[in-house]
Amino acid sequence: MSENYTQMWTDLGLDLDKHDALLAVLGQAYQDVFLTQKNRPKSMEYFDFVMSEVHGLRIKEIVDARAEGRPVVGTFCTFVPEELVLAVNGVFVGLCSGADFGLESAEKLLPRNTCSLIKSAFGFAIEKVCPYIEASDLIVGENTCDGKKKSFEQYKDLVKDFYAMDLPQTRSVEGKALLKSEYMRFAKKLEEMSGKKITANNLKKAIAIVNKKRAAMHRLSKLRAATPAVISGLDSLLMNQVYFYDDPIRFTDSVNKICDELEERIKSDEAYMDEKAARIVVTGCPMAVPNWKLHSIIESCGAIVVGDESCVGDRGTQTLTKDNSNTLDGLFDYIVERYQTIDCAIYTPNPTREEHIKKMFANTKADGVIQYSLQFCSPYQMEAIPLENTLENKDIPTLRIDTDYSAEDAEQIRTRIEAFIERIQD
Ligand code: BJ8
Repeated sequence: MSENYTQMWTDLGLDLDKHDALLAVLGQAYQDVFLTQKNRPKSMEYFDFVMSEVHGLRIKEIVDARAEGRPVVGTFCTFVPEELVLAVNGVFVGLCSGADFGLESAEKLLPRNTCSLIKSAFGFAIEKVCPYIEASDLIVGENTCDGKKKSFEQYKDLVKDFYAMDLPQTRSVEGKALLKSEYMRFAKKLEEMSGKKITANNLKKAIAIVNKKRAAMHRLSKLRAATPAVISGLDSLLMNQVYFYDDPIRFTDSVNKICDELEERIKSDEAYMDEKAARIVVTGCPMAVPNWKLHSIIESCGAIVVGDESCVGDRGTQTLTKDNSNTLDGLFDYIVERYQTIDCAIYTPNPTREEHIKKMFANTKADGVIQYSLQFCSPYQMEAIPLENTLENKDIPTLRIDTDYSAEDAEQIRTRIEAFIERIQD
């Protein structure tokens, strides 16, 4: 990190010793997983810089934004509309944690059979090591899976200001009405916090910013389909992860710059990887920083991840929000329409997810699909078996991996992935 941020971290109330320990592990993991890759696009330097300053410069920007009176809103789910936060000139940050930290403390409040994502969110909050949590004025938790919904009843006591958002479980008319009323209630909360009214005008501007960000990710997704591949799955995952906490305009520019470079690579036949590498679409639970485990194993086996059907991936970014209405109510309807297309497994039934995976498989010219479920995640584990049966019936080779954040099962996963690659390359 280029500057000394100790005073800022102290002011935020971080536990400096534990935070140092976390940064040391994070820095080493980044070095081992990302910086050892060969032939990366040069413009990935921006993301290397972002990661080197992930608890430094970006937090300073957020702290400065707060000092200017801009509300900082931390979230755990892609159902929380970034557009509404930007409309009140707020800062939107994703808080899902992707590492085992403070597991013991988390397990004092949660049953052991809770998914790693929830345990990690608790561990980070209890141990006071996440500056994003501490810099948030409001933390939004949502009623999605049972694990999140029930654990938030305790999580709310670990943070400054917690807000619970109710979400529908079906795409019915009633579900749509619930989503709209919850988004309107959230808008009111944001207005109270910021002292700013949400108008058709500022909401349209916010929609445009988020649409551009998503469009840049669509561009990236298309370029990942190139044969031979021009960018690693790991670097693409990293961009999908940084999506949740970088400044949205700067992030969009940086992704577009990488896409320009990838287009040049395609023109000049500069491959990232050999044409024969097995091409994999990963689908399932979201992977927050620094959860690079599965991609790193897949790519170290000589295959490449060409698509991510996940909330930290195409599921989270797949649809743009329409903005051709001049009324606030009309824009809210468009926002609801857009967010209802998220193929989260908490929806029942959830047939569009399967359609989306098949489309991604075809578009990316993939050879196989790996389903990634965190242990004890009922929604994704429940969808996994029928999904595997349907995909296999359509001649789409599929592998199911159930895991957690620990490294204990890494070798076992590697063996299964190697066997899967052999199968799909036969
Ligand atoms: S829209 S996927 S971000 S809810 S892994 S905590 S589901 S038990 S994260 Fe999600 Fe929103 Fe859906 Fe996306 Fe529960 Fe499963 Fe744990 Fe999970």
